[in-house]
Amino acid sequence: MNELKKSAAAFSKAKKFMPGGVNSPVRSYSSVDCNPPFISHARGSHIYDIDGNNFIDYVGSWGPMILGHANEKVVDALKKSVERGTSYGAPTELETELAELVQKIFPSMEVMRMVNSGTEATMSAIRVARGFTGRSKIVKFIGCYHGHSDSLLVNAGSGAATFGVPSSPGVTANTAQDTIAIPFNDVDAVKKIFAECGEKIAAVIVEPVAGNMGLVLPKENFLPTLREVTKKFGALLIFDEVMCGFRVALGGAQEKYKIKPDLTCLGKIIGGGLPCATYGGSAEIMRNVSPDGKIYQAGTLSGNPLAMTAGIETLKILLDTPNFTEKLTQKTSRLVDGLKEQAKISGVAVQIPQAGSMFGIFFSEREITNYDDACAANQEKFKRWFKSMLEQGIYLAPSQFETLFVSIAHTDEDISKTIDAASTAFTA
Ligand code: KE4
Repeated sequence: MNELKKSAAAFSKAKKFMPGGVNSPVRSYSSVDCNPPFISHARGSHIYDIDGNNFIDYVGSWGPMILGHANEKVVDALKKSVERGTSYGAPTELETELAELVQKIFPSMEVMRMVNSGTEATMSAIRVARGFTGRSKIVKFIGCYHGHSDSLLVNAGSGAATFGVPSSPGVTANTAQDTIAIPFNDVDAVKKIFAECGEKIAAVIVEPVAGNMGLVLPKENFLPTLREVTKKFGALLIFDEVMCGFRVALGGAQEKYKIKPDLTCLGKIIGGGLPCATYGGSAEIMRNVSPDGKIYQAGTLSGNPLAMTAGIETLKILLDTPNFTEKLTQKTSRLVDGLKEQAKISGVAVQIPQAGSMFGIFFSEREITNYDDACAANQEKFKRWFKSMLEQGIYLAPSQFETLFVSIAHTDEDISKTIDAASTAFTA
C-alpha cells in the first residue's frame, strides 16, 4: 500500500473546516488510530484513494452500493436526469415510480413519504407513531442505531458506540425520559416494560437484523414477541430496515421472518447512493401525515429527481436480475466460510455472523447476541486486523460496531484475495 501522504495532508486541511475533518464521525478512523484514505473515485467493488491505492471495498458507502460503485445503468440514467434540472420542489412522476417499486418489494408500505436520510425516516416514523397513538414513550434496543435524532440518540450503536458516547450530550433529560432502551434479543425485558407501562408506549423501533453493534441476528422468538406484545398493547411496531432492507432478503427482514410491521423505514439502497430514504406503512396510519392529516413532516429536497432516478434504476436491477438476492447471499457465504476457515487455521477465536449480503466480525469466543456481548469482544485484536487488511488492500469499516457489505460487483478474485489477506491479518 502506498503511504497515505496526500490523504494525511488532505485530512489536516479538512480538520480546519469540519469536526474531526469529516462529515460523519465514523469516517475519521480515530477509533483505529490511523488516518483515513481520502477517496478519489470508485468503480464496481473497488475504491481508489488520492495516493494511488486500490482497495476491495466492503463498506459500500455503509450499505447503499449493493450494485457496486458507478453502476453503468445508474450513471447513464443520472446523466440524462441531471440535464433536466437537479431539483424542482414540485411533484414529479419519478417519486410515484419509486414508491411503486418500493411497495412492490415491501407490500406493508401501502403509503409512504420520501425523505433524504435514514435519520429523517426514523425521526418521522416516531413522530407518526406518537401522533397516531397519542402516546409518548418509545422503546428502542441498546446498541441499535436509528440515526441521530434526539429521541433515538439514547444508548445508540454505530458511531455513538464506537466513540463511547451511546447517549449524546445535547439530548435533554425531558427528551430522553420518553425513550426506553432495553437489551436486544431480551424477550423478558420486552414483556416486563410493557407490563409496567404498555399503555404509554407509542412504538417499539428495532433494527430487525441489527447492524450497528456489529451484525447481531434476532433470536428465534424475539421479533414474533415484539409483534405480539405491540399488538396486545396498541403500540406500533417500527422496523428500521435502512440497513437490512433489500439485503437479508429482497423484501428485508419482514419478508425473511414473515413479520408485518406497522411502519417501515428504508434508506441507503433506495437512493442508489444519492440522499434518499422513506418511511411508510398502512394507509390507516400514514393518512395522518400532512397534508392528508395533521402530523407534519416536510423536506425541500425530498423526492428530488436525481435521487429518485438513481433509486429507480437500482431497484429495477434488483427486481429484474433473476435470483439477485440468492446469488449475492451465496457470494457472501463463500467469503464468510473462507474467513472462518482462515481464522480456524490461525487458531483465532472469531464470530463472523452473516445475514444475506451483510456480515460482521468480532474477536470473541462466544456468540454475540446483544450490545454487552459486542462490547466484550477484543477490540485491540480488531484494530490490528483492520489495519493489516487495509495495508493489504481490503477496505473495511473501522469499527467492530459496524457491518460489512458485499455487492453484486464483487468478483471471485476479490473474494479469494480477501480470504488470503485474512490469513495474515488474523495473526497481526
Ligand atoms: P442516515 O441518517 O445516516 O442516512 O441513516 C441513519 C440510519 C438509520 N437506521 C439504520 C439501521 C442505520 O444503519 C443508519 C445509518 N447507518 C450508519 C452506518 N452504521 C451510517 C454511517 C454513518 O453514520 O456515517
